[in-house]
Amino acid sequence: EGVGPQEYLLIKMHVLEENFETLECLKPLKGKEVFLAAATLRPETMYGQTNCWILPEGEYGAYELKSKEVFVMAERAALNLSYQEQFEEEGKPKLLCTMKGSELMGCSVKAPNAVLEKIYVLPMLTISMTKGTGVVTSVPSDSPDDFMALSDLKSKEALRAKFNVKDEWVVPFEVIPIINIPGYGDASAPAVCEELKIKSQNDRQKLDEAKHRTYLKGFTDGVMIVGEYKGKPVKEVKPIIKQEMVEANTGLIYSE
Ligand code: A2H
Repeated sequence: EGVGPQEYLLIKMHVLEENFETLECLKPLKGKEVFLAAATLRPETMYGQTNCWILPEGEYGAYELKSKEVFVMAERAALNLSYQEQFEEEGKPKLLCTMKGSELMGCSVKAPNAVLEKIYVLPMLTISMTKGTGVVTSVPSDSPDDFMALSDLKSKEALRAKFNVKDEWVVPFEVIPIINIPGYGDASAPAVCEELKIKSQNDRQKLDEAKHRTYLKGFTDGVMIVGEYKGKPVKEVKPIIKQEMVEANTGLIYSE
């Protein structure tokens, strides 16, 4: 992270119809097109999404864009988007309702480009509400933070119980290999987490080191092993996939 603006792709994770009956906080939004808007720096990894992360203690809002689509995200991100021509009024994003992250647990979504048809919202305790949207998509094959947060939920029944996480939202979901990095194999995040003996999502120092190792190498040496660009280098296809998602309206560029 440097000075100057950071450009993310906001991934539109489509909230499935069933949630408008089952989740109290989404009832006011029934009939609308609702998305959890997740900020990512790795659009080429979206094939490997296994879940969506939300901060249980976080405050989120549902905002109606000028396109009439509704994005669930932190207020700060909505305000930023209002200065990026996404809302009717600059500086005044249209808020429909608010919710706590904990109310969204188990929400099912269809995520763009994902190999899996349906994935669920799960708790991540290290999300910052002052970066991106406060919504993070999870790609445990290539993100050490995502891998450890998913491993924590899989191995700790008490953690699942604390956040009302049902086994079926977690247990069936395994790492999906999507990128080969010479030296790290087909799933770099689990390999590096093991190499550094990382114990949990709270092992900040080691996770920063793991992120550093995988992030740079994924870009410079990574080769896609799934999808339309199978066999091609990450550095070549990353901008193409990003552009394609913008054109397909499954993602949108966001700066802060
Ligand atoms: B990345 P930077 Cl596969 N709190 O997307 C915590 N983490 C957040 C966040 C928030 N509010 N908003 C975004 N992020 C995550 C994919 C990915 C990411 C992979 C590998 C590495 C990676 C799937 N998760 O990021 O602080 C998002 O996770 C490593 C840098 O702006 C986003 O990209 O540098 C990244 O952190 C943005 O982090």
